Amino acid sequence: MKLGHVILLLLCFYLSFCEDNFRKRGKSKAVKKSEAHHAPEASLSKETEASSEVKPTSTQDTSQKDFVDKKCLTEKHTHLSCNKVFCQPWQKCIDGTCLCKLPYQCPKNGTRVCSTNGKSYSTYCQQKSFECYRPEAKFLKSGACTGGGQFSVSLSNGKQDSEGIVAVKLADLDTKMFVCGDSWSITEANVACIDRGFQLGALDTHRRDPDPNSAECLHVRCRGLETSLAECTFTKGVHNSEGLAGVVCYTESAAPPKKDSFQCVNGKRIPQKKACDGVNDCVDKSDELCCKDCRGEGFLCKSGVCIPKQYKCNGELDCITGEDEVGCEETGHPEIKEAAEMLTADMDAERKFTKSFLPKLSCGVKNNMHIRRKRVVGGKPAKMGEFPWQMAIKEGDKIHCGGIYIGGCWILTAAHCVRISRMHRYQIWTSFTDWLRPGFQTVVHSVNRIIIHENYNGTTYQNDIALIEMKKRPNEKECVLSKSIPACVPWSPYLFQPNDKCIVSGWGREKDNQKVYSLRWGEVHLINNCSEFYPGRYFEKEMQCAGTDDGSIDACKGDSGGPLVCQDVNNVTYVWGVVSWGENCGKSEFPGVYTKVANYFDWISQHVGRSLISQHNI
Ligand code: 4AZ
Repeated sequence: MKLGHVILLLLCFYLSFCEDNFRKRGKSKAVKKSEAHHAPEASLSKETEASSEVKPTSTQDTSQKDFVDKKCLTEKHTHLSCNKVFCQPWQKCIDGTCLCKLPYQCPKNGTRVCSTNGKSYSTYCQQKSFECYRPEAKFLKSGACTGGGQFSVSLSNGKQDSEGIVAVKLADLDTKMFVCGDSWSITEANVACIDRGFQLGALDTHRRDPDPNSAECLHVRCRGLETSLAECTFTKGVHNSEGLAGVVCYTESAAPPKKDSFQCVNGKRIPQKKACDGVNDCVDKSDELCCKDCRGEGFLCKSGVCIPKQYKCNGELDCITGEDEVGCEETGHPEIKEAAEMLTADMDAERKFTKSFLPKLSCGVKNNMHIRRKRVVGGKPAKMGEFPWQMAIKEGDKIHCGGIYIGGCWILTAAHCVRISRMHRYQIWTSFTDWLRPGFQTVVHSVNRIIIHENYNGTTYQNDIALIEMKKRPNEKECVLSKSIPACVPWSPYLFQPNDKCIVSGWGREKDNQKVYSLRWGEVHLINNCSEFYPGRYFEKEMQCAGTDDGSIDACKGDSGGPLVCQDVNNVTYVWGVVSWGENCGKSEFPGVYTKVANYFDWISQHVGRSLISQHNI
């Protein structure tokens, strides 16, 4: 990692809220539920609160099932871990971490906003990108700066500075107003505390009986990763059935005891029962990123992330694996817009609007949907167009290896398939299945450049990955592969999981070493704990095993360098593996071993350019 990246990372981390991913609706419900255990409070007392909140939690939870994946916790994921979550539109994902974009990298569309530094920015994204570098320049209000009032949050009636009833002064209003308790949850409380300078957010929320003299209050709704309450949406409160919003901000002295509490990556401790409930209690989201299952109000993404149930089918992708937006009814989202009078702009809507202008990549989607005929070792013959990313590397008159088209002029293959000294002998054959009878669509390219992974080890087969750049034809600016479609390059090792079904394809040998002249494919599943099969030879981070229980379907000699592809919930195809090695072919005790492509996303993007393979937030 470059020094600049490290500095930016530290800067973002210090801020610990460059991002936002939480909308508050799910939140208020979840919190209400937990608060139902409490007796209504007339005054704010840190001591009583800490005891009523923490004790039942710890005793209750030790007997309960384990929601948290402990091994994953050691990876210390936060809201900036783009292997687990999407980055904000003002961030980009580099080496698994969301880093600040430069303001000019933001989409141009959007409305003007004013920052606390007195400057106006042409879009919210630009302001947030600027803030990402200069945390003191926070969002003030929507629209140009008018030299008007400031925004402030104050806490009153508390025993100390870190607690009290919440009052806000909006930039466009002259008076301070209380916040209503009925829209108040830990999500908003965290943001309010951050605004007051408590970087770890809130310990807890409180409601206080309405003061008879001040029945008016403001409703506020945050998503959870705002850096100021000014970014949340304020509406005029009409009903104030739940009292006023109060908060106890997190301080080390008020924290729950170490024992039986969940330790967030940022150092905050939260009650164990609040981990994996879909609610970002930690502020850095680390309580929701390593989950085996989610508690009541949470929805589990395949990547082990809990999101609020309300995010399912809300029209925005929250799970990196996409399953929160599948099987949703086409028309309308279950988002009930309240008729309440808006006092500030909806910056969450503006954030979503910005997202819709981010560049989108086209990969992994076949344009002609062939119906796969029912019916590699044990595989089935492929039909034309079924594997539009499959390439053949020919040396002399033999198909020597497979390859995978990933866009532009670039082919991914195995390092052990290619030698730079033989570059001029290779030919890349595209859009064909039967090499005895190549079709009229078949395009043959020669090789311009070969890049072999610098840490490829021909003895252990570690880093068995290489890139081939095809030569452009004279007078052509780009490689023309009319019938080929790139497979998507996976950017996170959490996109697919053990037991997911994937497809291997190639012109490799059949059982009994029979020669194969037409492309064949077979379905295999991803296998974990592969060290059991290959003790001392399997490197989990870099390799992926796949096979079938009886070993009947497998890659074999000649399939090397070819694709192991997996489809996500939206039927988008990713190249999850490159055929690399294995003991024999088609033996259940020796599954096929593939180079785990997700581990090489950054290596690939360094060579082919980020924009060619980045699907989200370039
Ligand atoms: C090979 O020799 C080879 N069964 C490729 C894959 C496997 C075995 C051998 C996996 O290229």
